[in-house]
Parts: sequence; structure tokens; C-alpha cells
Amino acid sequence: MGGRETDLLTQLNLGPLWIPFTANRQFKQNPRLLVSAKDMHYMTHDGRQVLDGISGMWAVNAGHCRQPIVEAIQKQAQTLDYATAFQMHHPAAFQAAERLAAIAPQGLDHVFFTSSGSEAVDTALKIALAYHRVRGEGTRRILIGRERGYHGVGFGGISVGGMTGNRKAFGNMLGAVDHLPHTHDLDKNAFSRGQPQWGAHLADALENLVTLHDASNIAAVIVEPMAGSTGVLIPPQGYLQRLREICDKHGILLIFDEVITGFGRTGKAFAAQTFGVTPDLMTFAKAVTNAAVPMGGVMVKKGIYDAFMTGPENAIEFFHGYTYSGHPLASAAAVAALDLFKNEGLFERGESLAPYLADLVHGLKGLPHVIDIRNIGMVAGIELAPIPGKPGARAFEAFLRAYEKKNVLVRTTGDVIALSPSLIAEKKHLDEMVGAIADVLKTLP
Ligand code: PXG
Ligand code: PLP
Repeated sequence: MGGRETDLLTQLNLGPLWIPFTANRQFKQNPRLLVSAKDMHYMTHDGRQVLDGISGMWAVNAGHCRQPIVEAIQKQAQTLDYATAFQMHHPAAFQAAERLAAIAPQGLDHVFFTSSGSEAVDTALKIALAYHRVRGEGTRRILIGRERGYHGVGFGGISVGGMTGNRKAFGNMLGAVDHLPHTHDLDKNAFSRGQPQWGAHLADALENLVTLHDASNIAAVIVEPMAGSTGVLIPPQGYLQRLREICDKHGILLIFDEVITGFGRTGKAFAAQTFGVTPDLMTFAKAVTNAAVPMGGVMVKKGIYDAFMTGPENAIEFFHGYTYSGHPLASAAAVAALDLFKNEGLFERGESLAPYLADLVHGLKGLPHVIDIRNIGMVAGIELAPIPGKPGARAFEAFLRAYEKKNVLVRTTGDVIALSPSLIAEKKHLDEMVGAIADVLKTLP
């Protein structure tokens, strides 16, 4: 430990901050602070350079502190720091929306901005409910999510989400929700490369829910095309197609939550394009600004937008919006990030690197504790056998050792190690990440 660490940590009062999704007391005993970043690397408070294996948090898809984005934010901050979003607006938000419409799945040509993925999910669910009402089908109130779904932390998102932790911690969920089964089955699908072959039939559970609730009561189905936070669960071949067909048959809206999968993560701009299934609404966040300024949003099909544009022209069509919807700094960052993705061909770059990453991670098969390896695009999940009675502990120890001993940052969720490198990664970076995981696995308890 160098003097820098002692200096920084003695200057900082760690007490007042309540850190999200973190074991605060454990963390404050041995803090892990990141103080600067460039491209594929962070600098830590104790002066180490750490390779970022997770693009910040599935977000910095073009690498850290990219100059065109930094400059765009600086320029915007000097020109127009804030403008109210209600009954007034500003140019950058329109420019960002136009760029999003240009890369979105076919037909998703209108954008509603929020400041996070959680807000995007609540917004999408509210659009779905209000859409049915404006069309005179207000009985459609039930929202269907999926087990092991993660849709952020708002009440809507935790209700349609499928994480036991939320039910355990808060109990109180929206009433009119139901859930599809998740698609993860190690007996059938372990060590699949890309989309597993088994599991399309699990989408048929939606027909059972329609039989139970009646289609006239169901507003929407929301799924992550690939479940990220709950362990990198890749959709089985044909599964999303089947969901789409059943939704169409019964007039149910299909929402893809692309907060993680957007912006080149799975090989195309959006997972909807990778998997060839177009939803009616799609949420995004994170990489839309390369994570440099918080932003999220919902893209909808023209028909949905148009359904709202019907009453008197002086009436507010959708009773919803955030102080920071389309914030100028976020919009400027989005324009710069989307231009950067395009100018550097980063989605294509990610797609072409994906087989290399797949070969590397599938090479971990046979190492201690490894019970499954999954991949799609620039995402990989390595599932470890849990320590009996201590779920998550083995993978968390792998995270700590990779960070402290190998200078590589990975993410763990349960006993899954997740990798989601930036699309600017070079092969040597991927070698280093996966090599670090291999070394750590050999030393784990
Ligand atoms: N939907 C999905 C699919 C997400 O992955 C959100 C909504 C919420 O976004 P905000 O911006 O409100 O956090 C997310 C967020 C992890 C991890 O460990 C994943 C997320 C956030 C933090 C950690 O994989 N995803
Ligand atoms: N709470 C209060 C008291 C407010 O006045 C507002 C917005 O004006 C909000 C919450 C919502 O904040 P935001 O628009 O940033 O989501």
C-alpha cells in the first residue's frame, strides 16, 4: 500500500454515504475506490491500474472518458445547463431522439426520455396501461414479468421483476402482476454456446396465464431479451419468437427491457435485432450516453405514439414526465455517444470480437467449481457451484481476488461471474480478463 492510499482515505469521511446495493459495513472497513478512468482501465485509490471487465456496469460500451463525449458535455454545460422539459424543450433532446430512432428495431420510432433504467421501466409500464385505456380497453391492467427478471428498483420494476430479494426486503408489490417461468435449466442447457437449443416451449406458459386471467385483462409482457443482472440467462432458440406470437394473438403488448442489452452488447444495436424479434416498446439506459450522464428512455412503435395523439390538441396526451427527461447534458452526451458508436463501427466491432470471447470463456470448462458457461455477443457468464449454505460467497470471493490480486474488475451476481467488456476491447484485454478468472478459480476455496 502506497502513501496515496493513506492520504486519500484519511481525507475522506466514509460515514455519511449510504452506498447502493453494497455491504456498507464490510466495504467501509476495506474500501475499493476508483478515482479515474481511461478507455479500458480504471485507476484505484491505491494507485493500481485495473482492467474494466464489465464496461462500468454494462454501460461504458465505448470505453471510459472518451474525448468527443467529454467535450460535448463540457460544451453543453456552458451553453444550456438546464431547460424545463414540460411545455418547453431544447434542441439536443430532439437530436438524441432522431439518432435513437435511426438505430432502433424496425418501427420503434418514438422516444420518451427518463434519467435511469428504473424510470424507463416504470414509464414503459405506464405507457402500456394508458395505451389500452386511450383505446377503450381499460380492463387490460395485468402486467406480466418473468422469474429471475430484473427491471430496476421502482415499484413497477420490482413487481414485474422476479427477484426473491425484493419480495423479502419490501413485500409490497403492485397487485395486478403475474410471472412467466425463467428459462434457466442446467440439466438441459449447461455449456451452450450462444442461444441454448432447449426451452422455446417455456414461452407457452403465457398461454396458460391468458387462460387464467383472460386476455381482456392483460396489458403487457415485459422481459429482458437476455437476463443480465440475475446471471446472464440467454434466451433459448425460438423462445422470444414464441412470446411475440402469443402476444400478437391476444393483443398483449410486448416490452423488451434493453437497459443492459442495448447499444451493441449482444452483437447488433439492440438484442431485438440480434434475436430477430421486435417488441412494441423497448426500454434503454446505461450506454445511451456511454454512462457519462444518467439517461434512460422508452422507444415505442408509431402506432402506440399515434394512439395517444387523438384527443383535443391542447390536452396533455400522456400524464407523465420527469424534471430531467431529456436533460441537456444527457442529451448532448447521447448525441456524442451515438455518433461515436457509429463513427468507430463499435457495434460491428463487438460482433466480430464475440467469437473470440466465446472461445476464451468456454475454455474455462473443467476448471474447479465451474458448472456452466454462457455467452452472447460481448457478454459471458461463468456459473460456479455454490459453497453449501453460503450462496454467492464463492463468486464474491472470486470478484475480490480478481480485483485485488489480478487487477481485473468483474461482476458477480449469485454464484455467476459476469463479463461484459467494452466494445473497444482488444484481444489482449479479453485474454487478460479470462486469464485472471482462470487463475482465480484455481485458488478459490
Ligand atoms: N432494467 C434492466 C434490464 C437492468 O439491467 C435496470 C432496468 C435499472 O436501471 P437503473 O439505471 O435504474 O439502474 C437495469 C439495471 C448488475 C447490475 O449487477 C445491473 C443493473 C444495475 C446495477 C447492477 O448486473 N441493471
Ligand atoms: N417530489 C417532489 C416534492 C417534487 O416536486 C418532484 C418534482 O417536481 C418530484 C418528487 C419528482 O422529481 P423528478 O421529476 O426529478 O422525478
